[in-house]
Amino acid sequence: MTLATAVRSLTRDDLHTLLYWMRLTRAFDDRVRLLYNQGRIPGAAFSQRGHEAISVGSSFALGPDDVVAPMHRDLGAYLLRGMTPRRIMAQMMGRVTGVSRGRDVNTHGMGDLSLNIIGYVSPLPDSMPLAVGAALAFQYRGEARVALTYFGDGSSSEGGCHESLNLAAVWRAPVVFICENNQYAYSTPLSRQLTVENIADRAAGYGFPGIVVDGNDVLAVYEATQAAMARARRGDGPTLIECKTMRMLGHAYHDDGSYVPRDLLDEWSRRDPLLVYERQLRDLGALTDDELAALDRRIAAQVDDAVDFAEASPWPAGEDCLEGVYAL
Ligand SMILES: Cc1ncc(C[n+]2csc(CCOP(=O)(O)OP(=O)(O)O)c2C)c(N)n1
Ligand SMILES: [Mg+2]
Repeated sequence: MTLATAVRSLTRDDLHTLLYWMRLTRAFDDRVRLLYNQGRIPGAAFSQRGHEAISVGSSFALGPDDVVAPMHRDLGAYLLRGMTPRRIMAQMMGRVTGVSRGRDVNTHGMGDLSLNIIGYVSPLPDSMPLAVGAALAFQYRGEARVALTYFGDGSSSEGGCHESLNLAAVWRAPVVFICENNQYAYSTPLSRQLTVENIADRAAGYGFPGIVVDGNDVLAVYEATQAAMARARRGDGPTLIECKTMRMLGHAYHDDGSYVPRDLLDEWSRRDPLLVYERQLRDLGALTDDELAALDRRIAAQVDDAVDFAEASPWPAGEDCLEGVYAL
């Protein structure tokens, strides 16, 4: 992809919309980290830093009726698809106004079918078979809808990943698989679990295209996803897009990630997805200092508002905790 190709299909408004979602994702995540360190987040919180271009660039390619099955580093997809900062912050803080009404305190299970967001499934990579199932339902009903889902490099070694890729291929399911290759699965580096260079190469074994993109380039991610969505909608079946990136902080905020070599992080920090995109926009003459400052002010106010809303919301009542629980 060249910058020019993606830019041709996007208006200036589109470019700024992408910028907004990426910077909101970063600001929201930075605030969650701060709140976690202050003891104001009762559960775990997964770092999103380094993943913003993937979750935002890919979900920006979705049509209104398409579904997304995010994983734990896809805050950008949740936000972009309409889950409000208030609701997500209340979820992180375990309040009744959160997505699970205080039954869980992080992204586990976080979804809303009215927004076409399938809840994140904790055992990895079980959002994949769900997305394939949704895609098969669309195909069966003759609906021109597509399912988009995500999995990590570590998750790519699990059986459910291979079963999902194979079944999607055999049934030509309208599904797009995004692999977020961030070099680590908790403390396990890639070299400990892969002998191939690209996870995308595995798609050939199932008989469909596998593409490698720079996961820190939001326009590259968007363009690849858009092409894969169009292919799925035409009835030509799945695509695997491997987005190469780096998990810039620990696995979650309880983990200092000190096992990750410092020079690797330094190298990737020069390719931070927000910096890359800001540079691209400035090179295009599509961003001024004033615009960026105004955008960041608006985002900071939104994040402040989300925290105020969450902290003003009540904790769930103990007697409600079994409501909607069907098996114990
Ligand atoms: C089946 C299963 N085993 C273990 C876990 C605990 N776990 C949560 S995230 C994670 C690391 C996953 O690594 P990867 O797929 O590379 O995604 P990343 O966290 O790096 O984005 C692990 C081991 C889990 N959720 N499910
Ligand atoms: Mg990983």
